[in-house]
Amino acid sequence: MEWIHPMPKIELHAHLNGSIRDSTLLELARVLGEKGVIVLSDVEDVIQKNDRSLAEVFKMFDLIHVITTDHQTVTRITREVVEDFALENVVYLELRTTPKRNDSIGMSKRSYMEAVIKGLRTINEVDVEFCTATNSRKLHNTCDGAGRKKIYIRLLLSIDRRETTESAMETVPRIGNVGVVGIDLSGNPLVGEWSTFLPALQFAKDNDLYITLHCGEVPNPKEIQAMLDFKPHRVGHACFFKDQDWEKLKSFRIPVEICLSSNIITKSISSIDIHHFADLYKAKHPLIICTDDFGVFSTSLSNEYSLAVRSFGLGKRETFALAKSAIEATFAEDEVKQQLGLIFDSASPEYV
Ligand code: 6MZ
Repeated sequence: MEWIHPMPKIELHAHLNGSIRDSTLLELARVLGEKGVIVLSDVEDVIQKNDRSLAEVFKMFDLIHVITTDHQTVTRITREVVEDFALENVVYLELRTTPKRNDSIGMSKRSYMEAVIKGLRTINEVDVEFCTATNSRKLHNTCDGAGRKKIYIRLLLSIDRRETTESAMETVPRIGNVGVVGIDLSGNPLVGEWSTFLPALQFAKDNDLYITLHCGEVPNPKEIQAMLDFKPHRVGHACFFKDQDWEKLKSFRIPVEICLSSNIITKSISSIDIHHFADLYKAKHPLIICTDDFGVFSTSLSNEYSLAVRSFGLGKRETFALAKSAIEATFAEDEVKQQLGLIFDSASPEYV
């Protein structure tokens, strides 16, 4: 399946701190280990990630955050994550991250986001097109030089389910924030109540931001129904949906971000052959193959496509059509959607 790597791809569900290179995590951990801030073997253990329950994954994130939450590191990992996606021919990336406040190092949610944006500005391995939803300001776009990869980037700000209503509100940007197109609700699904986050999500929606929700990552029938009634623009995971949830999701045509490796490794789905990808695909419901946390789950978007091809018997042409269909589910401006269409069209002769 060597044709998957060069195929243009769109990534819509990737968490910044879940997508760190192992080598970077280890390097940073060694420094903190020497200072006695962390125990290096804990990080080495994190990197030997084979089987992890969902609860263990969230413990891992707490450890990763201790290692990465300073401005300089946030800038570095943003740059590396984008470069890694671009190098495997991801042409459009919606990168999500939780703005963090840490008074002890002078970090506010705003300064965290500035560090992310600085990361985008410092990318030089690949060409980056990054702009606001309203004014298409380009940070840099040296564009289409021979052999250079080009990637469009938009940002989603995540609300962590541990947050209060007030803190969630602080995450929602006021109009005109650079490159932010939407809001995500994520974090440990066993923590927090939907009603806590609703005011911030409604405020975001009222201000023309797109919304994507981690929905049904654990069994929680009331919350799943309430989330669907909110009519988010996309949902992620949808592992524990019942018949009435599928009916509602389908009647609202809400696209689903599918994260195969993540669902299998965390045992949210017990085996790939019963994954809901198959039903949704057969029903021609909009779905997008995504990585979730390529660092934590040792995967890549190409690997996720290969897994889908192997598990569900997709052909080359169908896989390409699936990858292209993600354009419609992006939160990008129409002009960008058109450009993405052209990128896929020019690659299509290879995939017929
Ligand atoms: C729910 C997840 C997640 O925001 O610090 N996150 N939330 N389910 C998942 N499935 C496994 N994977 C990642 O990236 C890490 C944060 O993303 C969310 C968690 O809140 C995690 O702390 P950022 O860049």
